[in-house]
Amino acid sequence: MSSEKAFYDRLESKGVSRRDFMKFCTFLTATMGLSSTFVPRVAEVFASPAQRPPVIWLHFGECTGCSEGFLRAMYPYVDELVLEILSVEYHETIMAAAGQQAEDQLHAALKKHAGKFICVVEGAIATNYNGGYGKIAGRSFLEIAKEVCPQAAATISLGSCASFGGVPAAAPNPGGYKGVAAALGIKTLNIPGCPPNPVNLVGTIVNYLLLGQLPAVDNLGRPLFAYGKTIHDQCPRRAHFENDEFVLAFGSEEARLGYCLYKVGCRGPETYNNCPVAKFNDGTSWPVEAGHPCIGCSEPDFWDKLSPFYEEM
Ligand code: FSX
Ligand code: SF4
Ligand code: F3S
Repeated sequence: MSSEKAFYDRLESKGVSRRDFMKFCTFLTATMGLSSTFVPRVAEVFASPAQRPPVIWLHFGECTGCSEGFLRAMYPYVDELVLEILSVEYHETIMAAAGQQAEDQLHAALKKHAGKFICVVEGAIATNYNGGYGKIAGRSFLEIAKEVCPQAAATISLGSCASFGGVPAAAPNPGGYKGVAAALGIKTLNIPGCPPNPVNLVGTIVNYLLLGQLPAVDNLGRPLFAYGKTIHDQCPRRAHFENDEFVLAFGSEEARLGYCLYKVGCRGPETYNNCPVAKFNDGTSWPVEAGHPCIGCSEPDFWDKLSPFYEEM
């Protein structure tokens, strides 16, 4: 109880009221597809964590937008909340160590937590030329991933690059970039999107801590709570689609009226993600709400298969 009080005091000192925090927990519980009776238990995961699973967070071929999205864009305190319920042992973007010290930390964490840590991977892995297209500290991404991922209790591929290859794997792909599962021949839980919505990672982790297992996934390894429906089926512009009310040019009267973006290239009908309900930046907006067609950033090979963008398919 006292640690719970200390938790709320800490939140308070950051300007976050208990009410704001409960609002976030309600939103997260709904996003996870759980009934509202779970809200107090979700709050408890943060307020009095029973365990702090070790996490090794790897970066390969990517833009780091996944970490940036996670650490900056969301409820300002959620990054800290998550870092409190996890024990992040290695994360190149946020760790103080560099060079040999960082390498030592990775190996110490591996030794200490083998079989027990969660591995989060951002970025795709180069597989041609013995992995020669991407290296850290003289070792290829492929070599590092082959060493680390099989020792993890579970591997979470965060972002479209780690999930399916993403932009690094776009044609002509001379480095032979692939997603983690394809590069290593292992199963991963995939949270695609370029960038992915941080709330879907938080939901996955909280599911793991609350229910002792990773959430149910579809045949592409994506959590059903987040990727069970298409953008199109959750889109507030859907009535315009049904009524044949389309934007034909950006900046037009139809665009101003918020008509459907299908004819300027919206890939909402073929894209599975929860952007219309989870939104980005603390629930502020998402691509279609901002007047931009969905480009299908969370689908496999979206850069090649769903382009040219801005054209009807
Ligand atoms: Fe890929 Fe993530 Fe796109 Fe970027 O790290 S999913 S390029 S937003 O950042 O991997
Ligand atoms: Fe579907 Fe896109 Fe139109 Fe929304 S804007 S209704 S997702 S086609
Ligand atoms: Fe990506 Fe489409 Fe959502 S482009 S961010 S999946 S609306």
